[in-house]
Amino acid sequence: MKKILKKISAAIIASTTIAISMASISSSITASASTLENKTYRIYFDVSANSGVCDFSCRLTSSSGVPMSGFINGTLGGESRYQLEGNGTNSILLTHWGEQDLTTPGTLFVVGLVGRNINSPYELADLTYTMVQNYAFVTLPHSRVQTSYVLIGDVNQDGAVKQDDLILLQDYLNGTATLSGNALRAADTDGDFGISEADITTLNKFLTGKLINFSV
Ligand SMILES: [Ca+2]
Ligand SMILES: [Ca+2]
Repeated sequence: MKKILKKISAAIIASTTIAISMASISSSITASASTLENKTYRIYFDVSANSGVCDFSCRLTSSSGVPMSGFINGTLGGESRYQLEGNGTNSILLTHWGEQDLTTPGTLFVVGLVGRNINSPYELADLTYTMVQNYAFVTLPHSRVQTSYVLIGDVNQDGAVKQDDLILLQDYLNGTATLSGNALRAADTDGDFGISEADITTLNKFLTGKLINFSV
């Protein structure tokens, strides 16, 4: 019964968020921004093998509004949603509702944030965990969900997105270079959890000013 009530609650959250167009969010925060000063970060929320996590939620807050650029469902099934709170975008509640305690490693969901002239992604918004629990509603340590901040397009992981990142991505796809960890995630410039020619196209658009920021 508890699970049923929880699912109803999740459905209510879903109904309040569905009317918000991601395109409108993205366009509203990127207007008048100049290209290469923008940095798009992706925050991955991951679990390890046998995490036992079923449900998770956290809150991103910023006094000037959370500069969200996109939201991607993860690789582990269940329902992942975001809900804008407080005066539009001052805080965002991110939630994942699972169907069972997770044993396989993977990503619950991913959120994108865009900042201008910043040195660290932590300048964009504060992150607080609000719930980590198993199917039986037992609270679990926050450490069961790990976060990774990735600067999209920074394939060589030097803190900037430049032409040498494009060259490295091309080398990777040609089989003459290897990538792993956050470098591999940074190379996924279109956010589809894979690396392909489409990521080269997207990165090239950013470097040539045809794309103001990455969408996720
Ligand atoms: Ca770089
Ligand atoms: Ca991709």
